[in-house]
Amino acid sequence: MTSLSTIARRLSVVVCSVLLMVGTFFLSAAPASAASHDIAMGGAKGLVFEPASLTIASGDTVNFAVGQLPPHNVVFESVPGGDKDLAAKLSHKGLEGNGASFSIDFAGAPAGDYSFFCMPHRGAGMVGKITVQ
Ligand SMILES: [Cu+2]
Repeated sequence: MTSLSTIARRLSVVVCSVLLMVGTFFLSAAPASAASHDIAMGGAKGLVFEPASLTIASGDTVNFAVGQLPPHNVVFESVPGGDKDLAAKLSHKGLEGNGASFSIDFAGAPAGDYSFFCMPHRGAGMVGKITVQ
């Protein structure tokens, strides 16, 4: 016959295991502070990004949605430290039409200014800047 103390010992092992699993889950969960922001590509004023400048935190996401006068894209030309690989990684060079949207993830992005433009409409002044704090 199993004694009460054996049952208590087995129960404590189970409780500890559950606590460990729950604790691991919370440690691995993404930080709750990551925010998402919206930029329209082509707004009420025509060939512009709205807003044309935006301040975010590292780890935030920026959602770009096609607005007026497509097609549009987002090409980063100047990023902190002149990191060409980072600029290429963040860029969305594919031209997007009506109803399209995409997100750019600034996870691990160093602080500083990120300037970008829309390739077809750069000459019309369709440029923007994201500042990572
Ligand atoms: Cu454009």
